[in-house]
Amino acid sequence: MIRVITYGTFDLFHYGHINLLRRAKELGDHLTVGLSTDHFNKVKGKLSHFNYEERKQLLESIKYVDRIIPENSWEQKIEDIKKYQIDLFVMGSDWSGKFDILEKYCKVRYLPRTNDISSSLLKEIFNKA
Ligand code: C2G
Repeated sequence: MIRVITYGTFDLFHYGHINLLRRAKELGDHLTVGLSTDHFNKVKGKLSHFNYEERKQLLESIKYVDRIIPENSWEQKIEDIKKYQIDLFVMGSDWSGKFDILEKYCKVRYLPRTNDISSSLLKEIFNKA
């Protein structure tokens, strides 16, 4: 059983997120998603349109996602990797190199980001509509 983990805000859910989650799951058998809490979004300087519960509800309907845990801090990843016996940590390529420190605990893979779609682009479209 290959256990995979990834983290994110997943606000205004879109096909870039789906591509990431699908490929992450394809690299293993079980996918845990560390979903950024509203508090942690503030820490990240991100204001999400949907709150944690709404974003969690959406992720729960995604067939690639097996478990959702709250992401409250930058520092929790090592603890999560140990707690959930994670074999592979996956993030989109916009994070390339940022989490190489985790290679001491599990494999680390950065997958190509999906071009031309982002939560902020969707916000812009919403605001213009
Ligand atoms: N992503 C992607 N393609 C896009 C948009 C996002 O592959 N067009 C990926 C990101 O690279 C990330 C995941 O989808 O791996 C979630 O993206 P965000 O919700 O923007 O997450 P982020 O704010 O980058 O938070 O500790 C890690 C952070 O919580 C990551």
